[in-house]
Amino acid sequence: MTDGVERTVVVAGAVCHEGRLLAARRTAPAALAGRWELPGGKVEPGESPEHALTRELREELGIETEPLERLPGEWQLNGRLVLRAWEVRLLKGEAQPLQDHDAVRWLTSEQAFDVDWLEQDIPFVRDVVARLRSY
Ligand code: DCM
Repeated sequence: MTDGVERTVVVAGAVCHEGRLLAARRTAPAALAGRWELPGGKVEPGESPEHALTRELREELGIETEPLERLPGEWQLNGRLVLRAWEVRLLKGEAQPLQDHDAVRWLTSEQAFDVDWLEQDIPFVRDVVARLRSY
């Protein structure tokens, strides 16, 4: 970092299972409530992004997952937050909206754009949908 600004990474998981992609509907803040996202959250100080993603998906959806590879690109959410995404494999559990979401959907590649995604997630969704059939 050259400008002295402390940046926080927000990690998002494109969880893929049996040819479907997991989408979660946000409950907050008001401006984002009702929009669909690749679930995730902020990396804590000293935590790796992969660990943060595994933790967030367990806390928010009750699933055990394994991050695979990072998807290309990133999105500057604001001066402090940058969004990065990973392709993620489901290991165990049934995704339920335990916190921060009120619905989840497993989308086939045909359904992938049926939900109102946060704009910044769309490039990651597009990328991972192209690989969905290999799960
Ligand atoms: N965010 C996003 N796309 C995601 C996950 C999060 O754009 N897939 C944004 C929404 C918030 C910020 O990151 O502005 C922090 O997310 P959260 O509120 O889930 O910690």
